Amino acid sequence: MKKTRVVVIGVGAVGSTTAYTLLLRERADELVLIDANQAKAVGDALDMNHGMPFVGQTKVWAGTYEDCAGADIIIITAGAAQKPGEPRVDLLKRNIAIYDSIVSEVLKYNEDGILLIATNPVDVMSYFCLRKSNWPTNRVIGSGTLLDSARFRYLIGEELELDPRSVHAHIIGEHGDSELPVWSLANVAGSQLKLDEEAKTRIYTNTRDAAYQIIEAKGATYYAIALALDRIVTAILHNEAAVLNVSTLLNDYHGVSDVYLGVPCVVDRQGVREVLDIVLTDEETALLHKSANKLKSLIQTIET
Ligand code: 6V0
Repeated sequence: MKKTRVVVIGVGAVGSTTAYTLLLRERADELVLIDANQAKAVGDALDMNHGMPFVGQTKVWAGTYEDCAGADIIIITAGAAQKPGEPRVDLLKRNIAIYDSIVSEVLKYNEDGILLIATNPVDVMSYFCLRKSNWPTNRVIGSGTLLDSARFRYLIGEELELDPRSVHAHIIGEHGDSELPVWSLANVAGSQLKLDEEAKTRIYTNTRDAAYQIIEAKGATYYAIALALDRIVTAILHNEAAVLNVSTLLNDYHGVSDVYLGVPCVVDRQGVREVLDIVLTDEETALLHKSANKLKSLIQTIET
């Protein structure tokens, strides 16, 4: 049997927590860590290997781009830190330059894996990877609004005193300020949520602003995104056909095209097998268009 290999490029807070999550849950046979700061990747691999007597058989090492050969999934979480006072657009341009070199390296050694993108702004970075790699859309996936939907379900669960796994609710659009809640479809066992407008506004605001709150408290967010990335990896490697709100290229989705946004997708061994066409209200459709337009203007800044 061919060994499953996952490569994590960029082992900062998000990348190393993701690798550790994959290790604890024994998701892959081989886990390769790559970072521009090679010492960090070497240190993480050593640290994780020392825990091997307590977990399974995953082989972990600090690798090079040559190790992307034969990888099933290449997760990219590499990114530049925002400089004090630096405009977001400048940070985006620096991240695009980083991705330009990373994706070029990956492409030298791998042509049939799946790229899983987490670096922000994740929808723009994913779009860039699609264009740069020229891979089919199904094999270039952004983490999208999977994390936001998890936060949303958690907060609804807290409010209704229910297990968040029993709450079906979606955040779609940009992973960021223009994301939107699909209240019209939110349900528990098919029944509408018993939430008043004040609770809905509070839950959505806390979902949207969750990252700001965590970053203010401790500088970065990484545990929940690591679990979200683990969820996507598992859906792929186990050929689950799970419905996950990942970021994918839209093609006339409620009138939105040529932009990556988080929407419910069927994820299996091929990556994004299918985009689910959910029913939206006119108001939700208008918000989706607003989110798409924001992303499109961001894409323009990197194309000019
Ligand atoms: P971090 O801790 O600064 O880690 C970034 C890592 O990237 C560092 O270890 C760098 O050395 C490495 N790196 C930089 N340039 C390169 C390069 N050219 N090649 C290889 N490695 C490189 O950041 P953190 O891990 O906190 O965040 C990483 C990215 O994830 C950021 O863009 C965050 O905004 C983003 N997040 C995305 C989320 C999502 O839902 N998609 C959630 C949380 C964070």
